[in-house]
Amino acid sequence: MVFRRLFRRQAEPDVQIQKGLEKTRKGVFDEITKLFDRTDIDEELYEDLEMLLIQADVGWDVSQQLVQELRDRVRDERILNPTDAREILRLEMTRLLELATRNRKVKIFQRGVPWVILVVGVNGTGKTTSIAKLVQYHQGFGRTVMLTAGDTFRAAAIDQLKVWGDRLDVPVVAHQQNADPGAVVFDAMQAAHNRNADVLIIDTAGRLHTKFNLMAELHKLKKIIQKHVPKAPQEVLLVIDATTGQNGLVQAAEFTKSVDITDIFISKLDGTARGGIAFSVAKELGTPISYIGTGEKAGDMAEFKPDTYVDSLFFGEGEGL
Ligand SMILES: Nc1nc2c(ncn2[C@@H]2O[C@H](COP(=O)(O)OP(=O)(O)OP(=O)(O)O)[C@@H](O)[C@H]2O)c(=O)[nH]1
Ligand SMILES: [Mg+2]
Repeated sequence: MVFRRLFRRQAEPDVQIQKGLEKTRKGVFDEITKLFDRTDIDEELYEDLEMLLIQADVGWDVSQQLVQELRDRVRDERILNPTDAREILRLEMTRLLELATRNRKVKIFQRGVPWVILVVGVNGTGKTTSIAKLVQYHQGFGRTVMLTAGDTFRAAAIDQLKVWGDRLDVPVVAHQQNADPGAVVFDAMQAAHNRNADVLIIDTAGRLHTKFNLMAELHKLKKIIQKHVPKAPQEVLLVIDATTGQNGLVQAAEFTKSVDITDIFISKLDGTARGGIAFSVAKELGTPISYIGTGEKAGDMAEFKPDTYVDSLFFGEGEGL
């Protein structure tokens, strides 16, 4: 069929992305795929599709939007075959995610200038674990990495980062519990210069003593970083826990209002059937999604790729068009 040839080819499979989305695919997207195993495109198809998308945590608004786009294209392009309609859905979903990566800035690493990554997010979302993943990721490019225990709220947080530092063989700048995070960051910036580190990753607390404002703290940290490197932090990375669904999204939105987030890391995708969260993140926050977390180990991450992401929702290993 001529029409079928118009569709783009499938993306290269990515093992980590496939692993991270397995629960979502088996939980909801297999059912979505099955929905299109019928002879006609009817009203029931659209209604069931909308319900399933919401179930996968695509979010109410985005689900409505996707189904409406599908209806419009099916009508305008006179599509009769449900399998072709499914392909349109796949393309529209990819397009939506591509919007969220379009404004991703190219990362240019300069010798002698540390690339500073300030990692923020609600407590428990996976910040520290995601930092370990980023260490391994940057090491993979041959970059030297340093860590900073900017979360001084809990002693365990400092220890956790040190454990990762030992495991991955990277220095960790840390002070005692309850120390001023600003002082830790100040020292870390100095150390990064002295050691010529390519990348400096700063862990921060997801919560503070009630009287203290977390956002004010993050602003303060930024100012201290900028005393050393005016254009840093080059990356302000917000970690969003996929398992918390739409609630997590609301909390994340609070961060985006107060801090200039440059990148998003969606963690714990492996632990949920709500992989649809990426679509609400893309639509609601408008900040580029850069990475996904797919487990508790340092290697359990992937760069976010819209086409591979969507294809992994529709197809398992070895499946495809
Ligand atoms: N399955 C899975 N678990 C994860 C992932 N990322 C983090 N975790 C787990 O989530 C829990 C919380 O992770 P942390 O990295 O400690 O989260 P945090 O945001 O630093 O937490 P606080 O320091 O308390 O604010 C830990 O048990 C991690 O092992 C992931 O991608 N997949
Ligand atoms: Mg932590």
